[in-house]
Amino acid sequence: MTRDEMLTRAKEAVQFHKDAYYRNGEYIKADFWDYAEIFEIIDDLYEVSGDKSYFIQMEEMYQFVLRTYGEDWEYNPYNDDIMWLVIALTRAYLYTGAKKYLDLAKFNYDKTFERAKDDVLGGGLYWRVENETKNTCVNCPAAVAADYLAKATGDNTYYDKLFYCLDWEIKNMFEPETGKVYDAYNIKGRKNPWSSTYNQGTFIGSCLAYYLKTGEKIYLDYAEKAAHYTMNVMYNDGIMNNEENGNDLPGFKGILARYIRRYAELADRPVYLEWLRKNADSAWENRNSKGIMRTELGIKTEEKDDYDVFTVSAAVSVVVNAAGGIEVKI
Ligand code: 7K2
Repeated sequence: MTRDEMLTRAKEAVQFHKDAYYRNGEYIKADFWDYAEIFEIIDDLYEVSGDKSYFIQMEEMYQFVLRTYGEDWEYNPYNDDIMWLVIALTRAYLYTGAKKYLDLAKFNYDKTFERAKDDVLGGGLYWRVENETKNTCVNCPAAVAADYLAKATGDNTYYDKLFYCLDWEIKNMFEPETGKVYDAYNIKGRKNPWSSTYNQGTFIGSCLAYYLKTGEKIYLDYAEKAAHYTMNVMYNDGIMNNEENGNDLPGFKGILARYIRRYAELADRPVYLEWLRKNADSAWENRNSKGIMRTELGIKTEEKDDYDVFTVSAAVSVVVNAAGGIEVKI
């Protein structure tokens, strides 16, 4: 398949998902986090295609966010949710130059970072406002968000925040020998060593960002370890055919896909893009007549209309990111 064909397929996948789930200016039954991740797929599609017509969809997403979630997201107890939406908006600013996206993102990042951080467990950020656990799913997205904010604002103190989160993550949640990324660390001292695609992905993205900023090779080595663990240990170089249960889990591999693409391209490790393409081919072959793809990328998608919007966004991201390339380099 040529890159042009992959881009066509990527655009079709996004459109099929929109046709099935977008009604009257909103995605059906999508919550705060779902929006952030669907927004990021549009960011990805622009990044790989350079097609400015997707700016319209970014604006639609922004309008929904403002209308529905307002300017101050403090009421949302999930610090991670806020970080995910900050990433989506800051990326959209970097592509479009629409300052209102950056203003909204920066305001909420700064507040959330302050409320989530303290010295318990050696630093890092809490997942939720109860301050009980520090999780990869907030620390790595906050690191990635800080990198984008540094680029967007020119304020280098965001690189300190990137380092603050990543350093804590590496010291507490990462196995350098294997590349496995843990899920959570409870203030009572218990670690949850479970690894998942999204955490592997944002860890890779955080290390890559820090490496690209500083040139410190060890961070590239960490990213490689984590990518290797994901592809070879978690999936034996095969099709991602799991994460089907639970509220959020089915959407996770969509997050992995964007960081795998960026890592493969920016660290010149095409083997990972090939793996992503194999997964995208499988998902696409298994789409149903409406072009919807389930999250188990190796299983035929049924002809039913009630798949969850976030669940079926994962394969859309895989197909989009598998097109590869970084037409718009940020
Ligand atoms: O416990 C956290 C996290 O560490 C773990 O990886 C996943 C596993 O569950 C939660 S994160 C899920 C939240 C993400 N933000 C939006 C919330 O609605 C959602 O519960 O599933």
